Amino acid sequence: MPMQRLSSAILPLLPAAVRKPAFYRSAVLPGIVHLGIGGFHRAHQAVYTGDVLERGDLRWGTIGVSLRSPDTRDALSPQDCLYTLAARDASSETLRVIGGLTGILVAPENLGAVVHAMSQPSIRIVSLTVTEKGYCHDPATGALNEEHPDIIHDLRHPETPRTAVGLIAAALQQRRASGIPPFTVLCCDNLPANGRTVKGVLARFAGLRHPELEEYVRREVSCPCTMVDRIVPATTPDDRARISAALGCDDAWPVVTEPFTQWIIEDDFPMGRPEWAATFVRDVAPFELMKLRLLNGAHSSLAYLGYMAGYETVADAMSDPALAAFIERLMASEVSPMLAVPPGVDLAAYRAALLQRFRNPSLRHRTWQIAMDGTQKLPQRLLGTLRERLAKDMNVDGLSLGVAAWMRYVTGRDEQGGDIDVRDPMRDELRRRADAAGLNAERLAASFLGIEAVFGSDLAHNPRFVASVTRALASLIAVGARQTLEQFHRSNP
Ligand code: CS2
Repeated sequence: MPMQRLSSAILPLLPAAVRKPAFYRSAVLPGIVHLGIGGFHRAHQAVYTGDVLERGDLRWGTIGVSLRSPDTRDALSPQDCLYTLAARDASSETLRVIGGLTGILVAPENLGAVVHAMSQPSIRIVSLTVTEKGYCHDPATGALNEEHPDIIHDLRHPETPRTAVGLIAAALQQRRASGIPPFTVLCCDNLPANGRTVKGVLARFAGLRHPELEEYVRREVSCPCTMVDRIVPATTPDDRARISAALGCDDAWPVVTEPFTQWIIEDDFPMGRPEWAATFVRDVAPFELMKLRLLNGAHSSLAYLGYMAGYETVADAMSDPALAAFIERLMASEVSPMLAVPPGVDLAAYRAALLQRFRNPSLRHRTWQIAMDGTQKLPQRLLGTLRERLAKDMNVDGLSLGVAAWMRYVTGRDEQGGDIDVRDPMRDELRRRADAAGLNAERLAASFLGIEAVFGSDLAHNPRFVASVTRALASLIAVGARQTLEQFHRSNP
């Protein structure tokens, strides 16, 4: 007999060990519109907001918006927008049903409803997790990419935007026209200075439409910076089956994550905000740099080296002593010395915790998933540290190996000659450059470093960096990732 679907009606019948929303869902009013309701949002901000609802402040329901695909709406609508969050580590899995979503809209199907929702006075925050590429910016500089086809579209057709930036601009304009103060724009993606970057992109977009709108965005719209952290691998069919069996009813799209969670936010919400149990600070920068450069920098390096060495998941890659030692050394010797230590943080303990999180055997976090969109990730994860070390004449061999592994990966062929499914907004250009250069380290490195949107105009002309990345790439091509790592350890004892 097919299992019943998760729903409000079935909540009281779920096993006692499953935590359920302890508030009257029908009394919740939407106060937040969230753009991009993928796994990360559902495992992170939605949990903090769920806690606020449980404490009795029911003004902060969330209307979820998918910018592209109807999949999440199709999975969650039949289950009253409820879903299960599974937090797993080596020895335990705790299940909690999250109930703060009041509805899900799919932008391409119903743009009018999305802009209408965003224009309601009760909506005081528009938050975003649309991934790095969702901001249509130039990753090297953070400025709006005015040649982005979707931005060109949205400037020509401001009433029917495709991008998050276009949507926010349309809603802000509507609020302004009706005399409703603007919502706070809360970026929850791993961009450098994420709030400021979004504000710059939004203001520029507004300026291309109307100077007055730009002025309004710059003057009136608050975009606090945030640091968000929780590892959330894509849900697998096994996860769904295991969680549904534990619930005794079918959840079409649960989210699986680790116990750890962190959220650091600049407290600048002119329209008010929920009492999230986050850390509110004046300056997010040191926290953000620590997280982007240590966690995400290590993650990307693990993803490219790990994938090339044949490891499917981060935990598998970490079980290789040469790779784990490389990551540890990269974080301790190359990244950490360049960081300003955030107040109250012990960097060595932070690094040790990261290694432990990467080793979490219960998360199947695929190296392939993290490898996606490298052109949008490398600048803030690896290249910032690289530039600072180059300026001080410090060794950059570990960081260069990370960058070289990305280059090797985006050639689109693995070490056995098989195809790699490279996902990246610049995939076609990467492929063209790789095909023109062939598997020749010098030509490949020179060609990739010439991509200014990623590497700026400086790195290709830094002889020390060019030599180091070319050497690493030559070795990856000649002997593969595993032997390259072993050689790395021999020359960097
Ligand atoms: C990962 C991040 O996919 C990736 O690029 O590095 O999603 C990472 O898991 C999160 O930032 C952790 O907070």
